[in-house]
Amino acid sequence: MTDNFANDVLKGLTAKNKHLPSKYFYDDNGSRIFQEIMNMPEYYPTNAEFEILSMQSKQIFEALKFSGPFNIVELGAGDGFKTFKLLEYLVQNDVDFHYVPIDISQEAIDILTQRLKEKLPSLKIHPKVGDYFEILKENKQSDYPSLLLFLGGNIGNYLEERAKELLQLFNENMKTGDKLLIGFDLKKNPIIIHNAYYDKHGITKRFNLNLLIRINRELDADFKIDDFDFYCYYNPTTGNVKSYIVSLRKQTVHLKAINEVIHLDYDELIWTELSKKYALEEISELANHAEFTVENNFLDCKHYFTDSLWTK
Ligand code: AVI
Repeated sequence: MTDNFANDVLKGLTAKNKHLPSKYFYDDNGSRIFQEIMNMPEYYPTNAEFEILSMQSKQIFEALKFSGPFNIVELGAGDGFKTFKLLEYLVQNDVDFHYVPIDISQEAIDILTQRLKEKLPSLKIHPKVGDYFEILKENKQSDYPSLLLFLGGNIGNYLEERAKELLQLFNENMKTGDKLLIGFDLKKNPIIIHNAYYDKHGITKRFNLNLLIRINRELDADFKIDDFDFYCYYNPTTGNVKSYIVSLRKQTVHLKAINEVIHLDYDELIWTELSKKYALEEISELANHAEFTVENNFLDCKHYFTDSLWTK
C-alpha cells in the first residue's frame, strides 16, 4: 500500500504539470473531512441523492423487474446513510433480497452493519471488506440476479478513459439481466456547482491540504501547510470541476522516507481532483460504450443529480 502511495506521489510531484490522485484524500482524517463536506448545505449532491432514494424507492424496485429473490451489492457502501431508505422500503414490503455492502474500510463496514442490525433486524446482510472485483467475481456465481449500487457520484472522479474501463469491468463481472444503479452529478447552473466546491467555510480547502499532511506523515516529508492554498473552478462547457493546491512561494520539500526532493515554483499548481458533471446524453453514451442499456434516470426534484438504472 505505502509503496504505491510513494510511487504515485513521487510520479505526480515530479511531472511537468504536477498532480496527485484524489483517491489518496481518504485517510481517516480525510474521510472525516469528507463527512463535513457532505453535511454542508452548499454540497447539494448529498441531499439530492437522499431525496431520490427516499421518494423513489418503490419506482426503483419496480424498474428492476426481478421476479424472485436477488442480491444488492453496494460498492463503497461507506456509512450507508443514503442506501438506508432503499433498504428500509424493501424490508417493509417483505421483498426477498440479500444485501452485500463492500468497503475498503473495516471500520466503516462494522459501523454500518451494527446500525443496520439495530434498525432493520430482519435484513439479510453479508458485509465484505476488500477488493470490489474479487467480491463481484464471487457474486457472479450466485443463482440470484444482482443489483449493483455505485452511488454518491463517485464516477465523476474518474477521467473519461478510466471511467470507461471501470464500467467495462463492472459489466464483465455481472450476469446478463443484472442491473447497475449508478449516481451521476448533473450539469446545472454553474454558480451552484462553484459554491459546492469553492466553499466559503474552507472545508474543501482543508480536504485538499490534508493530502499534504498525509504525505508529511507517511513519507516523512516537510510540506509547510501554510505555504499552500486551494483553488478550483468549474468549466460549464466540459462539465469539469478541477481542484488544485497552489504553492504560495518558491520552495523545496524533502520526502525523507524515499530520499527525494521536490521543487515548487511561486504560484505553481498541483492538480488534485476532477469532479465531472454530466449531461443525460453523456450518461447514455457511457452506458452504451460499456454495453449496458439505460432503463431509467431517477432525478431529484431540482434535477441536480440522477441515479441511473442500467441493465447488462
Ligand atoms: C466523492 N466525490 C464524489 C466528491 C466529489 O464531489 O467529487 C469528492 C469531493 N471533492 C470535493 N468535494 C467533494
